[in-house]
Amino acid sequence: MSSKTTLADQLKPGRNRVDLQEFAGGMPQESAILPEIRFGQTWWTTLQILKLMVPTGLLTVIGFVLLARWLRTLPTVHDFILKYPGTGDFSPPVHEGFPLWLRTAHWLNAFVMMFIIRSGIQILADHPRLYLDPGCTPGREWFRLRGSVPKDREWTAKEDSVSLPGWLGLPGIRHSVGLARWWHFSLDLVWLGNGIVFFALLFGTHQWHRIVPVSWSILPHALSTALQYLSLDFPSPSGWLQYNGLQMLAYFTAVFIASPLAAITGILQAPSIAARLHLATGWFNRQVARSLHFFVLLFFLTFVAGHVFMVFATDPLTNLNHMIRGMDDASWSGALGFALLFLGAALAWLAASPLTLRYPRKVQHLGRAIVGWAYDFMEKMRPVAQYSEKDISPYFWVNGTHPKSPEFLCHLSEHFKNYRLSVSGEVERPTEFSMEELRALPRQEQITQNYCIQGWSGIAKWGGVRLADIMDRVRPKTGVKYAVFYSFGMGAGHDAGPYYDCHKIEHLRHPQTILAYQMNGQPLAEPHGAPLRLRNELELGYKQVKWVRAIEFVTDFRHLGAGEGGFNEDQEYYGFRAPI
Ligand SMILES: Nc1nc2c(c(=O)[nH]1)N[C@H]1C(S)=C(S)[C@@H](COP(=O)(O)O)O[C@H]1N2
Ligand SMILES: [Mo]
Repeated sequence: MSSKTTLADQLKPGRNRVDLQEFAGGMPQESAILPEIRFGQTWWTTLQILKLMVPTGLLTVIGFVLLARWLRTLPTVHDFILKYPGTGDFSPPVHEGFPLWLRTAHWLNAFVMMFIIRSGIQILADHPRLYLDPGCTPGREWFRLRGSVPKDREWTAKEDSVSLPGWLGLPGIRHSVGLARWWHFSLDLVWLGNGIVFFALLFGTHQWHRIVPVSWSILPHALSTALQYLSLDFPSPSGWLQYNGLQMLAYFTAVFIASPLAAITGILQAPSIAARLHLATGWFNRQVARSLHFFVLLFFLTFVAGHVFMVFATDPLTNLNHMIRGMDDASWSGALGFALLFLGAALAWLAASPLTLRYPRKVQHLGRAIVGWAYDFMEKMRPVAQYSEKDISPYFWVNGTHPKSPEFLCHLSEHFKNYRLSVSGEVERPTEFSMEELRALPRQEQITQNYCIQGWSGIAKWGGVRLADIMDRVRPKTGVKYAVFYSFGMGAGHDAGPYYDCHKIEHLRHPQTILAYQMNGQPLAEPHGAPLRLRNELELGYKQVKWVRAIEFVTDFRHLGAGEGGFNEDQEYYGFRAPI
């Protein structure tokens, strides 16, 4: 039996159901702590912040209420409110009511956002820290959901992940970023599609006048509305024809500022886009985009809380009839309809995590069917990013299970003198390269950003040999589509089989795809993948196989492992493509 068949045979089929004892190497569940925020060198816990915020917040609100009530006794303020009652000439009234399309878009939006938010928080829990520096240096994060990174031992990014309660995170368990991403990205597309239809119909009809002011007089009207609410003498409900100034500003912000910002800060985190836009350096780097993405989440949570509170605090039956039935009356039918919608949403909410853990493969395949075309599109952007020496990260997270086989340890102790990289499969000239032979090929250096699927990034200078040069020597046959990179390291898990990943042959011809044997000007260290590690700058970190043992060219990868194209794809339900 040749060594290549042996390697393929060692791959394990994945499970079609998440087994907590086995999943992600069977790491025990470790729950996220309540958020902590850093001010200077001190960490503030949620509890401390709440202890400070709740009394001061309450006092402030009471203060404002008293102030507003007093202000309203003043003749000038009285006249001001008469002049600017809350509704007025900042937008024409809409006489068409709330059409079905608008109501449908509203509820569909609310429904998908529940899951987008939950899977988004799950993605955050996979690397539970937020930074402003592109290198993600531990200790420099401003927000975290777990304690400090231990300094006395190697601490992998996977170990850093935390679990969430299953009703909150989607699907809740530790290091389930692969599954969370399918939810997040497929529903993002539904949300975007819904948003586009909504925008088109909004501006194709008079409905845009509901949420887009046409005059600055909205500002005094909004101030007046705020005063009226604060004085607890509410403005009269006007929503059927025209929202008041404060409402309109809130809805305008949610629809035209926060939503585009959510989409933009999300997409800026993709390697294919971030590299194009050079986002590994400067104050607006990818980690700042990730932090801003989190602020948009905070905005939406606050908005939803305020919006729902006001629906019920002002004129609930009428408000619900507007948005459920499209009628302007105070009957109970809208409330009944809402109760049914709420029940359905609550059931879906509760079922989402258990079903995801029961049918992870289905989630993976369905997600791929929904977002695959977008991945294809993003990969075609083929960015080439080069950073400078000053951008190199002082700290670089590590991931993965070190190889422990006697064969590897022997190579390591001999400094890979007798190591041979086997390149085989569907090639005209199968070849075994010694490190010396590889070093004799043209060396390419590149300073690039590694994007881990978990959320951290790091910039390093990689030196190595272009895959294009290796391919020129082994000459893949026509029709060969992929290269399989086998590692000396095992994937996470008990008896999980070797780590491996497949790459498209077009990607291997990209000028920046190399097998690196140097990192930051030094020989590549063992934790980062000695003797060779892949760099394919179009894709996320998990595709950058470390401790490369062999490369095999194939026409298809469905016969390998679970047939998903790589270890994480097989075992942790990642996507074969990872341009985002
Ligand atoms: N053999 C092997 N290669 C691997 C992994 C692994 O678990 N095993 N982890 C990947 C992941 S998830 C990332 S983000 C990068 C991290 O590279 P680094 O440890 O050098 O930072 O390596 C990738 N290569
Ligand atoms: Mo990763």
